[in-house]
Amino acid sequence: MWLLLALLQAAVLPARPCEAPAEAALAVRAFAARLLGLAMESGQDADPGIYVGLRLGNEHDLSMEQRYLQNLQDTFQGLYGRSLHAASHPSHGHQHRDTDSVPETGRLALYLLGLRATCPPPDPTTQRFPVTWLKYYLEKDWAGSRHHGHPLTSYYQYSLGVLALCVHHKRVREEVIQRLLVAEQHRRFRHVDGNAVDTEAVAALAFACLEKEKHIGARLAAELQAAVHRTKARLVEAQRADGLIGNAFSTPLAMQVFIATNTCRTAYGRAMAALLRHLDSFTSAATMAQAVLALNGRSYLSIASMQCQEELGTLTPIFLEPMPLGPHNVTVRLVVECPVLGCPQQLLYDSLVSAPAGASLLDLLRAAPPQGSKNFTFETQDTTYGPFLTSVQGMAARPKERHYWQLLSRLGTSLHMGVADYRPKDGNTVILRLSEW
Ligand code: B12
Repeated sequence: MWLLLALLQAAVLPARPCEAPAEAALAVRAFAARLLGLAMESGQDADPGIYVGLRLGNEHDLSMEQRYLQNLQDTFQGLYGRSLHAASHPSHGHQHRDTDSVPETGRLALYLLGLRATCPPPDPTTQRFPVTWLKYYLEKDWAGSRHHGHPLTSYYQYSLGVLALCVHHKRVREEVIQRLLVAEQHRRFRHVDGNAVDTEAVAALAFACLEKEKHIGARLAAELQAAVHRTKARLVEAQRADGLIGNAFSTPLAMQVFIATNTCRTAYGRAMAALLRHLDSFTSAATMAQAVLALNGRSYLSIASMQCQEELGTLTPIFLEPMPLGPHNVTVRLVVECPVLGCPQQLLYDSLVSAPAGASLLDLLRAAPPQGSKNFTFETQDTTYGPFLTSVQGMAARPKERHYWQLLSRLGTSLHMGVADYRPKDGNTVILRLSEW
C-alpha cells in the first residue's frame, strides 16, 4: 500500500525544485553512464573530482566505485597519509610529498570531499593527516597571496580548500576566510576567457558552508551571507539569453550555488534547461563530474549532510566511439605567438595545416608541417580535463610565472575547449599564445 502511494506520488508530483525535470531523467542517466564509462576506461590515476561526481549521482556501479576509491586511497594515503613532520624527515621506501612542493590544495580538497561522500564512511583516522596537509597547503596559499597578491595555486583551488575543511567541520582561520572575502569584493576571480563564474561559484559555496558553522561569529556570518547574496546577483547578471551562466562548463557550478542556498527559481530553471540542451558539449570526465552534481540537484555542500542509505547499484557504463573523420580535408591556419619576456621572437610559427574534417586541434598540431628547417613541436600533460598544452616550439609555459599556452580564435577570443575537444572548421585560424593569467 505504502509503495503504491509512493509510486503514485512520484508520478503526480513534479521533480524537487532543484532537480532536472522528470522528462529529462533518461538524458541525465545516459550522461552519468558516460561519465562512468570515461572513469573506467581512462588510463590515468583515479581522480578525486571524478569520484565525487560518481558518488553524488542518483545511480551507481557500487563495485566499480569501491575499486576507484581504493585506487584513490592508494595514491593519496601514500602522499598524505603521514604527518608533516614525517615528510620533512623521510624514511626509506615511503612515497611522500615534501613540504617545499607546490601546494596541491585543489586535489587534496576534492579527495577529502570524496572521502566524506563515501558510504559506509571510511575509518576516520585515514582523514586525519590529509586534513592536516590541506590546512598546511591553505596556509601556504594564504601566505603566497599576501606576498604575490594571489594564492600560489588559484582562487578556485583556495576556495575548494576552504570548502572541504568546512564540509569536514574543521575550523578555518578567519584571516584565511577574509582573504577570499576581499577577493570576492574586489572581483579578483577572472578566468582566461574573462569568465569568473566557475571561481565565483566555488567561493560562494565555501561562504555558504561557513555561514552555517557553529563556531562562526555573528559579524563574520553576516559578511559571508552578504557575499553569497552578491555572488548570486552576479550569477543572475551573467546569465545569457540562452540560459547559460558564463558558458556551458561554468553553468553547473553556478547552479550548485542556487542548489546549496535553496533558490531554485527562474535563473536556475533557465540554466537547467540550457544545460540539458548542451550535454553533448561535455566530453571530459572533469567537467562531466561537475555537471552530474547539478543535474541531480546536488552541490558540494550536499556532502555535509549525506546520509548513508541503500544506494541503487543500477548504473551501467556507456563507452563512446571516437568521432569519425573525413572524408574531406579541412585547412586551418596555425599561428604561434610568444609575446612575453624571454621569447626568442614574437612569431614562432605561421602556416596552413591540413587534416581530415572533424579532426581535433590536437590532431592538427600533430599534422603541422615543418617551417623552414624546423619541425613543429609541442608537448601536453594529461589531466582529467584532457591533454593540457604545456610547451610549443620548445617554449615551455612556466606555471610559477603564471604562464600558460592560451588557445584563441582569429578574432582573439579565448576558446572554451582544450586541444583534444576543439575541432576547427575549414578556413579557421587558431592562435596558440604564451600568455600570463
Ligand atoms: C584555474 C583554471 C585555469 C588555469 C590553471 C592554472 C592553475 N594553476 O590553476 C589556467 C589559466 C592556466 C587555465 C587554462 C585554460 N583553461 Co581553464 N580552468 C581553470 C578552472 C577555473 C579551475 C581548474 C582547477 O583548478 N580545477 C581543480 C584542480 C584540482 O584540478 P586539476 O585537474 O589539478 O586542474 C588543473 C588542470 O586541469 C589544468 N587546466 C586548467 N584549465 C584547463 C583546461 C583544459 C582544457 C585542460 C586540458 C586542463 C586545464 O590546470 C589546473 C590547475 O593546475 C576551471 C573551471 C572548472 N569548472 O573546472 C577552468 C576550465 C577547466 N578551463 C577551461 C579552459 C577552456 C581553459 C583553456 C583551454 C582556455 C584557453 N582558451 O586557452 C586553457 C588551457 C589551454 C591549454 N594550455 O591546454 C574550461 C574547460 C572546458 C572544457 N571543455 O573542458 C574550464 C572548465 C572553464 C570554463 N568554464 O570554460 N585554466
